[in-house]
Amino acid sequence: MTRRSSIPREVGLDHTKDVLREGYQYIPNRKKAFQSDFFESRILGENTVFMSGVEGAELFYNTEYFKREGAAPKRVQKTLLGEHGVQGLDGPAHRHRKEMLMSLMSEERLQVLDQTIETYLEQYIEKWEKEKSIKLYDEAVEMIFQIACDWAGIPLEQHEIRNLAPKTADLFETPATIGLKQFKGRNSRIQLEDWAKDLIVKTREKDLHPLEETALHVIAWHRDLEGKLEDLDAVADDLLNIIRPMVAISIYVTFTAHAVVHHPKEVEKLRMDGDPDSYKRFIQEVRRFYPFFPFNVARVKQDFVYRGHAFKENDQVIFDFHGTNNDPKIWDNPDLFKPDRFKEWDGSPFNFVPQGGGDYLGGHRCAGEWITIRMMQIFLHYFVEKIDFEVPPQDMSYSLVHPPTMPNSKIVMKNVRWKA
Ligand code: HEM
Ligand code: MYR
Repeated sequence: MTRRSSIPREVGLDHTKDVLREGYQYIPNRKKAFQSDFFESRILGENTVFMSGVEGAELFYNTEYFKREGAAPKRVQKTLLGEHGVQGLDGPAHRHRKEMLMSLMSEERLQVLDQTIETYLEQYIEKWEKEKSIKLYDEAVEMIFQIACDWAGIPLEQHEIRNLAPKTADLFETPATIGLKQFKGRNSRIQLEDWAKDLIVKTREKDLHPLEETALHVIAWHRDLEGKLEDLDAVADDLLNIIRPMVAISIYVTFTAHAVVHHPKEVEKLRMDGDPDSYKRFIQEVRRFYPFFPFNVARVKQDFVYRGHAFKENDQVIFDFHGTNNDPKIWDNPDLFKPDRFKEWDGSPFNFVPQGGGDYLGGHRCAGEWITIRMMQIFLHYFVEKIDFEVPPQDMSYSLVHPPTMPNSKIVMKNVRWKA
């Protein structure tokens, strides 16, 4: 007896246009219409199963069923990810590379990073005090690029900061674009990969001497499962897999400032509360509430049946990060900004997924989640406790269409000064 699929199907020839038109809302809109966390549609000329919510996450992160090799669309590989990084690996090769990346995230190294962030923030605040107004996003990109390189053991010349910081931002600003913007993103990747390769070669040839515990040292000297020094293309992509997403935290910095401006009562609580965890809860709520990485793609590893649907080898599947973070079945009143909801959060790896879910080593969950949370917490602390600033009239709204999104004004701050 064959079971009928309980996965509804969107009728029509191809819905790529709807994905582009509805952006972050494409999956949540259909999830609501079909009253189902799973549905099938056709995009980019392929039948695709979309999944969302806890059950969707549990399935998507089951590595028995899905693989990442060749899963990401070419335009995403040629801008955001690169073609040889950890995101496209599976099985033992993935675990081996991921263990190396996670070894960079020890408590000692995170404390060094905290210090580095504070040092640069203080320098930038000194600079902002002398300026009439600043655009927070642009400042954050330039500052965090330097923080990331400093922490990773990468030496920088002044001219490289001006040249490479915006190119790094191109990598995450352009994956979902076409035409000239896509071209710019691809060019920036070519140049940054050359820069990363040069750093690795110089380290291997002992022309550069990064400290042993830094990302540049660890990545340059990493050996593959056969004991050979890793392929240069692969490690260049993984060095950029540290620098680029650290710079992408600039987007979360603007959303953190957005939340500070729009939720003064929650900010007052931070000031009054005296509970260090309240900062973390505020940041968790920023990561839940605001849209960032909309969804991700994988492919079926081998045929299987789930919910009566026959998944065939190489079929495309997409998991919905944003809709899961805003799922009313998981979150009470998801469209309210309520940091206290994290007092009751159960810590599940499948219900709160701003940077992916599941397991770090066994799966593809974001390697930089701890860095992201700590860096955001430090920026929040400075916005709330260390500086005063004004926000002149500006358009702080953000689109729910084009990923990655951020407040339109990029957050203009006027009259930034140290608190008395
Ligand atoms: C993977 C989001 C910051 C390094 C991912 C994934 C997402 C994500 C959605 C894919 C998860 C999956 O498919 O299951 C973000 C966001 C960030 C951020 C929104 C905020 C800016 C960082 C930082 C680092 C980092 C700071 C490193 C310092 C990585 C790496 C992977 C990854 C290496 C690939 C993991 C793998 O394939 O095993 N990130 N990330 N990310 N992230 Fe992040
Ligand atoms: C990072 O740099 O890894 C973290 C932030 C990247 C955000 C990029 C969001 C837009 C990408 C859309 C990709 C769709 C994937 C199939």
